[in-house]
Amino acid sequence: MKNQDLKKIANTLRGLAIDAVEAANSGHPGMPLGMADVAAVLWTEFLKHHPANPHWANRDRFVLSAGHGSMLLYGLLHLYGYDLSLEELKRFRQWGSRTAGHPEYGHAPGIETTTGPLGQGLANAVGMAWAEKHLAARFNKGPYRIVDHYTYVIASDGDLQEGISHEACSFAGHYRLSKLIVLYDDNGISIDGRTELSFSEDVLTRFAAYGWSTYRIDGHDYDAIRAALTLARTSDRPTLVACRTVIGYGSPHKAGTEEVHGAPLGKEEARLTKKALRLPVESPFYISDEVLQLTRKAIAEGRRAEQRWLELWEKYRRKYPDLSAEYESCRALSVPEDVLSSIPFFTLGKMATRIASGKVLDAIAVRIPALVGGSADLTPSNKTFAQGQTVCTAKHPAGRYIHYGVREHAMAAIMNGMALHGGILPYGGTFFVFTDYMRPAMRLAALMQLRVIYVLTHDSIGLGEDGPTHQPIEHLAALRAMPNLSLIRPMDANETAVAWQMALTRREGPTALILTRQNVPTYDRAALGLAAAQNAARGAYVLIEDEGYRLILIASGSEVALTLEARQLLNTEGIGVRVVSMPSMDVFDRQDEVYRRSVLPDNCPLRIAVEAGASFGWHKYVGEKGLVIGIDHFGASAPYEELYKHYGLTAEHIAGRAKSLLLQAGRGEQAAVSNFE
Ligand SMILES: Cc1ncc(C[n+]2csc(CCOP(=O)(O)OP(=O)(O)O)c2C)c(N)n1
Repeated sequence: MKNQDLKKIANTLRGLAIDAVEAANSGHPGMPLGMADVAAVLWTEFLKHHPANPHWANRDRFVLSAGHGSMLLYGLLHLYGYDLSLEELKRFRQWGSRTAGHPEYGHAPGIETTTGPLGQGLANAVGMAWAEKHLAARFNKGPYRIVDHYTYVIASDGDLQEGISHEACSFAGHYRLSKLIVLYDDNGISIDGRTELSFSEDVLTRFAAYGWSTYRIDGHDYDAIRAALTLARTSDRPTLVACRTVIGYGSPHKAGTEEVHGAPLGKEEARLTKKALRLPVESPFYISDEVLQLTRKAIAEGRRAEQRWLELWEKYRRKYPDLSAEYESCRALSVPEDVLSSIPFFTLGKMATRIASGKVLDAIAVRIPALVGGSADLTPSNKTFAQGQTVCTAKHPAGRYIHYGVREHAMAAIMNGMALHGGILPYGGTFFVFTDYMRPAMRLAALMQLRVIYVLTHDSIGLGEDGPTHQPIEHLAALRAMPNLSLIRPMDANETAVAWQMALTRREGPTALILTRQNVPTYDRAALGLAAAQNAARGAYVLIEDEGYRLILIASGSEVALTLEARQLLNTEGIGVRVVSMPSMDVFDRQDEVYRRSVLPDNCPLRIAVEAGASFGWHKYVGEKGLVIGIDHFGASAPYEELYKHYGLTAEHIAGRAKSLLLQAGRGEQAAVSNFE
């Protein structure tokens, strides 16, 4: 396209950003004004996409990592023919609009991921590029390149300052994700002022050291942008193009300053800026017919591109029926019924739930085509590497097991990118305590309701000698507080098997499996009169109860065994008990009221919850008359049996507390009766 036409498109994007931010009296005009030229070239001349079918699997992915510049994305989506009306742009940042403050996945077609927390989008893009390379290696055959697209990113200084960018981009270099192209908005400005206040590394050298190709261009020079993108697409490495731009480009008084980063230009400055950009000053949200004609060509081009792909796909399907079926299974993220039903059943003995998890994976992982595993350098501990899996490397990208390196944060964000890309159902492991390192990405998985599975082992003080740095305390409570995240802490091997079934079939968001390092008993449930582990699928269930029980003991994970022992002690004194296993509070909370009341009936208010973690969150199940035996302080380095003793997590202590509770309640009842008399 002629450069002068590109300029018209870029200035139209600028006008839309100015007006939307002005109308909302809130938003970030600086970045869209600065990066409009780069975006116009990319979207007009390079991006392979299909605005009328934004879900076409082989489209290029475009990620606006600097999500604060959301108006750039909304402007692009509208101009190039996505289903995002001008009315929506006029309602930027308003209640119920599809144009949220920061781009939100699912709000409008064409938003590939939710961005805003800097660095996340970039790391998601790494996951998308990995997914493309992996699926291409598995499914492409000679000329039949059914998976073949680029992943483009616009990233800002803030994106590259965030730690996650180091992890993710180092990963991308190592795995040679050559179809990842990052356009870095190198404008030298962030919120506090000039980036030299805090940012002085040589970014190009940094990325070169990761194994990337790097270029520096003037981000307002169309020929340079075009040349850099052309080169980037042929590189055998990921590419960073540092685009020197002027933030707030066009604004006579604010361009090049932090003032334009995140505030409306103001009426007068908006007028002057439009004048400088040769946009009609009196027509807000102006789009000329000429510009619309140029950009909307994308619709027909997209249709043709998909048509070509469909023809290729048809031939491929006839030639490679098995492979194409496997590819379709990946795209559908299907978990075959026969695989689910072949999840092993465990018999007697002691086994850590992480070991059980490993055995489940051994039995099923490679039989679920979309499933891809990994760990942040804790593979032997997390038991995440399954029988039959091969390791992914730069040269063998078809491998379905990823060594992420010690990069928890990037791992979680990369898994988000894989899930967003489609065709991959990712699981990844680390120590539970290190969810602290990946929480921001887990939160986005929850916000976007992505199908991602976390295998989090070493789930409590039960890990023992590694000490308080490695012993989760508040982590259960913290993750349980996260909307849309399902957390399951199974009590034994068989509940672990059920937990995997739940995780693999959940469509509403991510699942965290919380697993022990230490052994726990596997019960002969039938012989002992314990309810079947399959009940765990309801979040909580009555494991066993005595007739006329007066007390409910509730626990999750490894502490269920303690409550069973405590019950026996109480039984010897003639006290009847109901034991409830509660592997998942959120799943239980979603059950109907009748079921919930059947597990925790109102007429039994004496309840004790036991968990080797913070007590926070348990009170709603035990009520005012109940109590929680938890750990509301940090742990210590010692053999775990000793820690359990010191912290009151023993059957004897639980039984003792239960007796006092009953006694107290008895006295209370007596007192009430005598008062009445
Ligand atoms: C993780 C995170 N921390 C802080 C912020 C708040 N924030 C938004 S933009 C920004 C920095 C802006 O600088 P830059 O990335 O260079 O963007 P530009 O000013 O060029 O648009 C910050 C700190 C954020 N969005 N995400």
